[in-house]
Amino acid sequence: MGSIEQSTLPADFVWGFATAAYQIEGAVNEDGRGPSIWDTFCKIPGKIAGGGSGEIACDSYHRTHEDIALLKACGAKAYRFSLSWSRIIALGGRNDPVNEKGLQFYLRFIDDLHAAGITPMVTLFHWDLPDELNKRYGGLLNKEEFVADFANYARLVFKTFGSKVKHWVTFNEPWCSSVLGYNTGSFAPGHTSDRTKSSVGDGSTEPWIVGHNILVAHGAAVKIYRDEFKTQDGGEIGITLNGDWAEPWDPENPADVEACDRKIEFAISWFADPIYHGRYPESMIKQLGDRLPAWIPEDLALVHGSNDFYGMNHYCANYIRAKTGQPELNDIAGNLELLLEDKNGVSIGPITQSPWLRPCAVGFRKLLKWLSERYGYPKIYVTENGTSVLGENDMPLEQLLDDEFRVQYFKDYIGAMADAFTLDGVNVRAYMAWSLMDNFEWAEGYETRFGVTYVDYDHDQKRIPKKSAKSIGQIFERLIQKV
Ligand code: PNW
Repeated sequence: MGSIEQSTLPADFVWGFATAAYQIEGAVNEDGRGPSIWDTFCKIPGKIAGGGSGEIACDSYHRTHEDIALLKACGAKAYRFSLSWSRIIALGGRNDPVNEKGLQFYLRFIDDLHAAGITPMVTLFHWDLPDELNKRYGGLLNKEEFVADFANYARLVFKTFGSKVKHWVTFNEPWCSSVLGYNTGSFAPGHTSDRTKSSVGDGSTEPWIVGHNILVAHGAAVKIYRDEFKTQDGGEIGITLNGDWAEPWDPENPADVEACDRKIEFAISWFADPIYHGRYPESMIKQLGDRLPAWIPEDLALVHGSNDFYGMNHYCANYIRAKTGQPELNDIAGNLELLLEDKNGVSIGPITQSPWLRPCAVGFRKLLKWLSERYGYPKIYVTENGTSVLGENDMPLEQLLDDEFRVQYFKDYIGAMADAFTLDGVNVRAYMAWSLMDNFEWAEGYETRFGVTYVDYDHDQKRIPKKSAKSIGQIFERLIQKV
């Protein structure tokens, strides 16, 4: 085993912070922006903790200069943010009007980032589908329409920003759009088989259709980028997948050990196997049968080989216990339980404010290695990593700002990443911490904070850096090789 003391990161390693449009921008009705499915979802009572929405959020639409100042103060080299599709094309579709004001907003922002010496990394889709497309034809469920509209939006974006942006992420975490949006219903558009939660949805089929359609749309956008822009713009493009590490609940039980791989396959390989190997994982085919859409050759040709880099979002680890018996129809995990404690009642990591998140840094190193082995040591960009802090929202300000728990998280996780680079040959080249500032944490509203900067929602969205804001630069300063 290595340690943070002896491991390093390459001299050209890029680090910075990440955010997403709906979580920070606010200004949802301004300058011609149309509603997204999240604007609509937030209006349904009971869907968001505290009843919040992204209506104002961090007000970043009006505070881009403050955000850039924060990035500079942290010493960040890069900033990953997402574009609001419905700010650029209010209704979203390929025959709908383009909103020049939306394009101008992002153009100015990208120019300002460059002027501050910060490299933009731009996500095209971080869950905020134009609401009209959902109403018009069922949004992500409709392959023909969705792929054509996404391709049109992607081409417009590449054309407008391509000379200034060299790092593109097509989709953020398609697992979340598919499973949380169409199985549990906890995310927009809230489809689920559970009729106490929604009158629409079939959690046994829709997630697999949506995941498939996102892959095809990703592949279509990559083809457009490579055919029409890459030669002159010289940039790169990939998809960002989320997935946490898996440890067996009972390491003595081969079924639990086997279930760990299956868990990662259902979370990550669902998307990564088609991209790197041109097929769905065997474990998923076996469990889902023809509920997993079949690949037609034209679609697969778009998807197979479509990553210039692997975008990795990673937060924590789980213990995995195999279920016995037949999988339930609505099972999305691979017929297993995700647990926070092992057989002996030992927790995988400390408790945070997010029920699903318990830090376990060594799992990061292990997953980096697992992915590298399975996908042929691709170039990896960590596009999100970070933590909430238990009770942070209720702390007195002084205590909240002294977020030693988050500082330790970053030390441990970035150290584990350096170990993976130095000792395991993992080709990791960039890291974006989640998040630059507290923001709208989806169904968890504003009660859960992930920022290295405190945002005071009661006082004009005032930003105050926490202890962790400075710490990340110091950690990288120690680890990145000097030339
Ligand atoms: C990611 N889960 O979401 C997103 O990309 C961010 O927008 C988000 O704010 C961040 O992580 C922190 O949550 C996730 O339930 C949300 O397993 C939920 C899960 C995973 C990722």
